[in-house]
This record gives sequence, C-alpha cells and structure tokens, in this order.
Amino acid sequence: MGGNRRRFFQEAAVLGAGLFGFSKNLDAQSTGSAATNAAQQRSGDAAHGGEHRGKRMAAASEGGFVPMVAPDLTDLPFEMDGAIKVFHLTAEPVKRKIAPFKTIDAWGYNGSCPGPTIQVRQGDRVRVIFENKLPESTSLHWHGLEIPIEQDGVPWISQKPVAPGEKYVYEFTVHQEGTFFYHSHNAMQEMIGQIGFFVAHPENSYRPHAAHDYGVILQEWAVLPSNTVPNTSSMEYNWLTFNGVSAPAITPMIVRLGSRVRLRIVNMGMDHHPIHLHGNQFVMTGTEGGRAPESSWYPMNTILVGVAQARVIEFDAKYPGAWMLHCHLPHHMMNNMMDLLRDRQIETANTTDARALSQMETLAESVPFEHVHHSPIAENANNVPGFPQDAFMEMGMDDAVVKPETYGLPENWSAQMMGMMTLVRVLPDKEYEEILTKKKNAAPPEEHHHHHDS
Ligand SMILES: [Cu+2]
Repeated sequence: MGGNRRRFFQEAAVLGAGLFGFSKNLDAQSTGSAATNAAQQRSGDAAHGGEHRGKRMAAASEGGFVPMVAPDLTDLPFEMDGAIKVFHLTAEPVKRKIAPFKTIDAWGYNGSCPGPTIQVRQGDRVRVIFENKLPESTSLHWHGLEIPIEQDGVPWISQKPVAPGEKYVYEFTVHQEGTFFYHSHNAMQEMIGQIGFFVAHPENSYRPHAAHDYGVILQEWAVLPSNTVPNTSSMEYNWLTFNGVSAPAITPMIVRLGSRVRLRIVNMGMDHHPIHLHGNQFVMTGTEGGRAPESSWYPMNTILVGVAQARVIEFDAKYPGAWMLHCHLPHHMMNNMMDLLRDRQIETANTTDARALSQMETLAESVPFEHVHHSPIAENANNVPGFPQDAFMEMGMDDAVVKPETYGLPENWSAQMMGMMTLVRVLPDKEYEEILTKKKNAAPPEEHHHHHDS
C-alpha cells in the first residue's frame, strides 16, 4: 500500500467519513479515552468491522484529533485521486424537517440543509466537483480559506456563474487549520440554506486534547403559517435552527464526564446570536481565522457569534447533567406555533387552563404527537394583566423527538426546548456508554450515509 493510499484509509477511518460512513462519529469521538478504546475493542466486530475500527484508533492517536460531529448533519464522503481528496457536492432544493410538524422547502447540498460537512487536514489538496441542480445559477465560496482568486467562487468576479445543470471543479490546497464553511455567494441563496461546514484539522494537534468535537450552524427562517417556502426577504424570523433543526428536535450532544469538549459555532444568517452554556465556563480557542493563542483565552459562558463568524469554544466537562446550550435572544428561544395555533392566535380569550389544554390536545392529535401537560397556572391567571406569557406555549413532545441521545432525560423535557436550543449532556461512564450502545444499535445501514450522486 502506497503512502498516499495508506494515509487515505487511515484518515477516512479517522474522519468517520469517506468510505466508512458517519454513524461512527460519536464513538470515534471517544478515542481519547482508554476506557472507551477498550469498549470499542470489545465490540470490534460490530456493524463496521474491527479492522476499520482498529485503523481509526491508530490513526486517531497518531493524528491526535477526533472528527467534528455536527448533530443532525452528515459528513461528505471523499475519494482519493492520487494525493487529492475528491468531494462531490451538488446544490439542489431539499425538504428539511425542522420540527416534527414542520417541513420546509429549503435549498441545500446533497439532499441536506445545511449541506454535508467537509472535513480535511491542514495541508490537504482538495478537489470539489460541484454540480448545480438549482433552477438558477450559483457558485461555491470557501469562507475564510486563503486560496487562489480563481477558486474564490464569486460569480462574474472570479468565475462565470455555474448555470443550472452545469458542473464546476474547484481545487486548492488547504494550508490553514480551523473552522471554515462553504456557501453560495448569492445573498438570497444563503438565506434559503446554502451553507455547509468545511473543517480543516490541524497538522499538529491542538493542545489540550479535546475528546469531543461538536459543530453547530445557526440559521433563521421566516416561514408564514401553512407555508413551506422560507421568505428570504423577510426579517421577521419565526424558526431558528441549529444545523437545520429546531428544538426539541435538535439532537443533544453527548459527552463523557471529565472529558474536554470543543464546540464550533458558525453563524450564517441575518442576526447575531449570543450563545450561552449553562453551568460551565468555557474559553474561546478559535475564530473563523483558526486557532487563537492560549494567552488570549479567558473564561466566559456566553459568546456572541456574529454573522459570517465562527467561534470555537472549549471546556472541561466537570459537572454531570443536561446543560442547556442556547441562543439567549428571547425570540430565538421559541418556535413559531402559528401553524399549530391558527384559531387560537385569533381567539386570545381562549386562555383558561381547560380550554387551552383541550385545544393543545386537538392540535397534537392533528400533527400527530402526544402532548405532555403544560406547566400549571394560577386560578386567577386571567385577571392578571399580561397573562398569558409562556403559559400554553409549551408543547412537550418527548415521543415525537425520541432518539438514543434523549435516553434518560426527565419526562416532558421537550416542553422547555424551543428554537436555537440544545442540551450538552455530561454523562458518567455508564450512562455515556449506554447511549453509545443504543446509537450503534439504532444506526441505519452504511449506504444511508452516503450522499454521492449516482
Ligand atoms: Cu439568536
């Protein structure tokens, strides 16, 4: 096996992308832990085979990095052409289920919005074979990458627009490390979803080592009730998403108690988002320009992620619990329920406990999902000016969003989860491994993770 080829197999395994699919990312994240290595060896004949697992582990310890996991998104596979990593990316309209009862018509890449994550290593030569299946011209811009002007992806400036049905090949060497992203350079296309992660892992691993590496893309949507197409010229956003999903449908981040966690947050919208983490202080270790020197790190628990920025934070997960990670703009901590509420929006007098509850239940049946009872209200609530505020807003729907990562959360946990909000679940070994096992058992066949056009 030649050097390039060997490196390819090792990296494909490390990234959990390429040939071997996305589903291993979560357990690949735990390679920093001896305990988990042992657990992986014990289950070495699981779905993807012990051989690949072993290679991934070896490569992970050599390379010193773990792949980033963007919850609710997949990784873009690649092939090698000599020493070049070749990716296939197709811009196209996509259906994105942003909540159990809401699917929107967005534009994205390879069936996904945001598009699939591209992960490479610093120093890699990268070729992206891009195809436009949109009804209009577009291009790909590589946000933050220092690459030749011919690769910059601005229509009419650095290239001709890529017309519908056309292909265009981008090729460049990635000399940087850090959190980048690709996107259309047309504003309205950006607002209808055309973005994806481009992560360059460093040639020399970051210190201190992070056992978990998660990524979130922030987006806003204005979707009128009973509509599915986002209004990209509106500035009144009613749906706020992490990786194209609104809470409580966003998949929680699972981390092992005592491990170091890295979180990369990218903002591709019209608003700036103060992202807050409960119960933990973190430091900012990087921006859209790459790693920040350790001398610049200071403690915080809220980080403003401005439009077009990436913010990378790290913390040691010292405290067990389901810690909220959310945008702190109050209107970004809600979902728009007008699709569900319709008549209630008009009948504002419908605010007795019994009537609101019965209405919620009727709505829940029509969706359909179970509705867990909302929080109690006072008997004289209707005599208090301002009522209701949050009363009756809660739509607990645990069963509708159940997945391995929600296992063990308290009943009705989903009632408090709305908009740009997720949980960082810091779990002791036993609970952590229980969820890993559930994830492995729930993982669909590998084919489902591939997004190549055939
Ligand atoms: Cu926000």
